[in-house]
Amino acid sequence: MVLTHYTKNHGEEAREGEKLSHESQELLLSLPKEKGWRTPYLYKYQGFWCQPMEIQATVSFQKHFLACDTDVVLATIPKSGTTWLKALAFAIVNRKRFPISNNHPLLSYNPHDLVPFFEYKLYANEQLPDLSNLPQPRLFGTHVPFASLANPIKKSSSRVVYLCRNPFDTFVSSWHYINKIIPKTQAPMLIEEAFEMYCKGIVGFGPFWDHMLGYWKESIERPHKVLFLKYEDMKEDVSFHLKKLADFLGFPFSLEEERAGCVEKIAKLCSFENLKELEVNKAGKSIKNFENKNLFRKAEVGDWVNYLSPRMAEQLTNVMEEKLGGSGLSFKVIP
Ligand code: PAP
Repeated sequence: MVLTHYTKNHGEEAREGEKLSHESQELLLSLPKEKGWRTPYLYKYQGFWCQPMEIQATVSFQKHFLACDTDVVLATIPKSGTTWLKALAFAIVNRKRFPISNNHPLLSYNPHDLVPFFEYKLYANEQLPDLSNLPQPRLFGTHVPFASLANPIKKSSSRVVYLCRNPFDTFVSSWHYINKIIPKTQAPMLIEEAFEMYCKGIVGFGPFWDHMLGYWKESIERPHKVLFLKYEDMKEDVSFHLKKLADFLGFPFSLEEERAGCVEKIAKLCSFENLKELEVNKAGKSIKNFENKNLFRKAEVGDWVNYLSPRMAEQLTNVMEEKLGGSGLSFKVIP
């Protein structure tokens, strides 16, 4: 099996200020900043909060990426089910090349290695990748908001899939993740502190409401361009949404495939329970050299009730009402 070079090229994460080009450092000086969750600061670039290395990579992605009409971009705000969406899309579009079997790539590679992020992998650390020889359709991942995607993506016939998760569970998932990856020498981040920042929109690639609304509006105006999926709906009926995703990507399941149980086989392969137990996801490292095991925690709808007080729940409900009310976007927050 031939996988592309980026699967082996796990970039070391640079500390803030390190490995930043002179141009990026100049840019940072001009941007508003706030205390970060994990890094000293988050900077507001093109309306969203971001770490320095991510800004540098995003600028490069915006400048250099050339789209193909067959490209597929999988977009999320962190902790919304990115890993799951990448696994599903990879399995769907590659099912002729990689039928479901004991040596399927998803059994030995983390989904983030098979569907690389623009900002964490391809354009990280001033790399300029040659993506012209990747098999089509090329699959990419991103946390960048719709408005800040490289223009060729917006102008071409390439497709974008956005997976959205309710902010309650997304927040709790983000808070757990941060405390798993911050250096042992650093004090854990208190949930109250993280929560206040989240409600003010200060979170990686946030404010979450702008991130969601950007893709939501585009999916309404150009439904052939952007498919908007919800994590909670997918948990409720994965087969239905898997077929919807396959249709949107231009890889619909034939009747024979459906009869042969192909949809269910892909759903099972990509399930939390299956991926979590794989050796590569227990011991490997993918994005920025972070441990894969931290990408698999509980995968439940409504786990937030175990962490947020009634006061916090009310506060977040109010923020959502204020920022998302009237948009038509709503969430299931309890299973
Ligand atoms: P990322 O943004 O860093 O890539 P992402 O995959 O979006 O992370 O989010 C991780 C969440 O998705 C975790 O949620 P939790 O903290 O509430 O448990 C993780 O458990 C969940 N997750 C990972 N893989 C799957 C999967 N195959 N199906 C459903 N949920 C999953």
